[in-house]
Amino acid sequence: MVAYVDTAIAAGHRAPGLHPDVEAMPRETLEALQLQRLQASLCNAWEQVPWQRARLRAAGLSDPRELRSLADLQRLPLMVKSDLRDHYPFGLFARPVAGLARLHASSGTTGKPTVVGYTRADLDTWAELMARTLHCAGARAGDVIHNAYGYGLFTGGLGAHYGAERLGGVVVPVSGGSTERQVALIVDFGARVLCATPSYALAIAEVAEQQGVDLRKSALRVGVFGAEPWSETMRGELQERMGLQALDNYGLSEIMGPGVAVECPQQDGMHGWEDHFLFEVIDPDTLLPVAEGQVGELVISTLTKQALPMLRYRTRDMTRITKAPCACGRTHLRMLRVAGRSDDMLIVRGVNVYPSQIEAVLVGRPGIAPHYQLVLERHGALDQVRLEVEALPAVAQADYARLAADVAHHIKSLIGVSTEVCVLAPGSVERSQGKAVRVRDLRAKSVPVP
Ligand code: DLL
Repeated sequence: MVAYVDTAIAAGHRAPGLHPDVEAMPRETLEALQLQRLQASLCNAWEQVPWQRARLRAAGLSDPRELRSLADLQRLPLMVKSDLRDHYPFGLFARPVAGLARLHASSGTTGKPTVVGYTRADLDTWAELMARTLHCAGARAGDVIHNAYGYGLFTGGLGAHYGAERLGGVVVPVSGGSTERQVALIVDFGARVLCATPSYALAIAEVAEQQGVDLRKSALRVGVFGAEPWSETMRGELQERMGLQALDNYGLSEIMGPGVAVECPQQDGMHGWEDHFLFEVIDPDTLLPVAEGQVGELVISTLTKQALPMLRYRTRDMTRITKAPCACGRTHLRMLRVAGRSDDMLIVRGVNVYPSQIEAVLVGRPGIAPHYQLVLERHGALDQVRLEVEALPAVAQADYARLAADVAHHIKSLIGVSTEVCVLAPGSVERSQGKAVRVRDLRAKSVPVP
């Protein structure tokens, strides 16, 4: 069975999305394949990356072949983002730079960017997985696929692009920005699939409405939205305003880019592609695995990546996973919507809050538009959170104060935190062109109260 999977791909059936057998493999077969690939990935790291060998030795491993079961994974130390930064730019690569085919990087708010590299074979795997991802979400060969993920060092644009081509789609490589033009292209070219961050998809929906274009009457049917946290209520909003099925997809550059996990039309968790990645969920404090179904930090190991093997990488993303069968027939595990990175979590007077939880309260609230930002300020020793939201155009300014009180009341009762809510005029909150900036942290600039 394991051999069958590899031969199926090697036989030239290019889009694994067209190979339901890979996605519906019995779990025992999948786990046997994972072990075999993990052993190879560990050997690659051990033999090609001196830093990996040193830290694996320090953790008590004297030979990579000592890993004999998936449970042995617990013996390997965890990796974190700063490991990549500390070895900037190429220190953790398992291949000489001249042997690579592409570099990507994530900007990072502090210090040096995180640089990731791909061999030709890595790019091939990525295109296969992204084709499978798009297919799983409902895209098909021959579909016009409007790709509004940013092109460039960010993995979203090119990742979706090559996957869409591999699937046999007709790619429109628009990237982010020039939103009026994007609306015209979606309508004129008859796009059936839209790839974008959910916040940018919302910006497209808004501009279409301002132009009097009803996207529900367009050919759009599938939205493949990801790269940032978003809420179930935002899903409803996007589906309603664009007339499509909105599906969540997850990925990160350190592991590959988009194409790590995606929802099927059941919309009941994202299938993580376990033939290429090994998923664990740990307690971020004790670093021990949590029971299946419990929330914790997602940790991913790459099983097939050549240029940059990552072993037990701490994503900082909080989620939970289930291996229960999905109604779609796929056997690959499902991870729940990612509420946010543990680093984005705000602690408001002792209560943990993710911006996406606030979003869930805001979207669809009468009189309120789904655009928002959280502003953090320090007043003396206390951190204060101000929520800036927009009123819908039809709302009279005289009603802003009442709306603010209504939003504050619902946030208090649903999330348990008190926030200062400012309702602003339509258009006041900056629109996203890619990943939305949900939190403005002004704490360093705040004046201390004497
Ligand atoms: O955002 C890759 C990507 C592109 C995924 C397009 C999906 C679509 P990075 O820029 O390295 O890579 O950012 C990765 O973004 O650790 C999460 O915190 C967040 N993220 C990505 N997808 C989701 C999602 C790309 N569906 C970081 N839900 C990750 C919530 C997400 N957060």
